[in-house]
Amino acid sequence: MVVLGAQLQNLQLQGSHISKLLQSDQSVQWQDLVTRSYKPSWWILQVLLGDMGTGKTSLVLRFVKGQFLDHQEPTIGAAFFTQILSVTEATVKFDIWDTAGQERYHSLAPMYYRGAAAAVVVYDISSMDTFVRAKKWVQELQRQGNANLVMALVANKSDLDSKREVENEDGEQFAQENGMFFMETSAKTAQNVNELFYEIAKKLARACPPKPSGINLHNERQERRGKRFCCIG
Ligand SMILES: Nc1nc2c(ncn2[C@@H]2O[C@H](COP(=O)(O)OP(=O)(O)O)[C@@H](O)[C@H]2O)c(=O)[nH]1
Ligand SMILES: [Mg+2]
Repeated sequence: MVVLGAQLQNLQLQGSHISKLLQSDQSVQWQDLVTRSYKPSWWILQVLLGDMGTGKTSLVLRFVKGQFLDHQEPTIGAAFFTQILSVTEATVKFDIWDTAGQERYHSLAPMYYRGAAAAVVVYDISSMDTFVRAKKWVQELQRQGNANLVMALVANKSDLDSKREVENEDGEQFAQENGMFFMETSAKTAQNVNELFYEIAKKLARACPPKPSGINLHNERQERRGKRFCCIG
């Protein structure tokens, strides 16, 4: 797996991260990353939901910029991020809505998840309250989300194991019972963060393999209008 920045700026920010990945994937050369045209084959609209403070913004920033802030500013309303991920032969463009999580913004949430192909519900392993809240989000998505929504349950802050209030098995069981996939992550240490997005891309890509010939990304907006997941290739 190789993570690519959507823009050169992102590539630069991720430089050290990409080179780390390259050490484990010798078949990909730096030259390829810089000069090869990575035209996305798929486009995925994704939303992150969960209580305030669970690490939603930190997870996206880790994925998009390879960075982590100990004092991340709370999100106001929602924030939007993009990233391109290379999955074996194809590339996937993620458009990500990172929602705020505070109760006062709850009424806005459907605006983001109704259009989404994938939803990531995040809780913090050191807070049982956030797990309870995550379950409520899942129930809401089941009632009001898209029928084919790919859902992931994410137990973040796995680095805080000494303060753990939610056992891994409890998260895993709830996810299984609700047809979601489950991952324990740490935005702080980067554990499983890229793997989470990779898994979502794989799941959606399986539902829609790319066609052999490509169309220009400039047509992407027209192509994807009204869709939440789109095969661009
Ligand atoms: N120890 C630890 N702290 C984290 C992790 N992810 C986020 N945080 C911290 O938790 C706080 C809230 O994170 P933030 O991303 O703003 O949460 P959000 O409200 O869900 O977007 C910040 O101080 C982050 O630095 C993690 O994986 N481990
Ligand atoms: Mg946030």
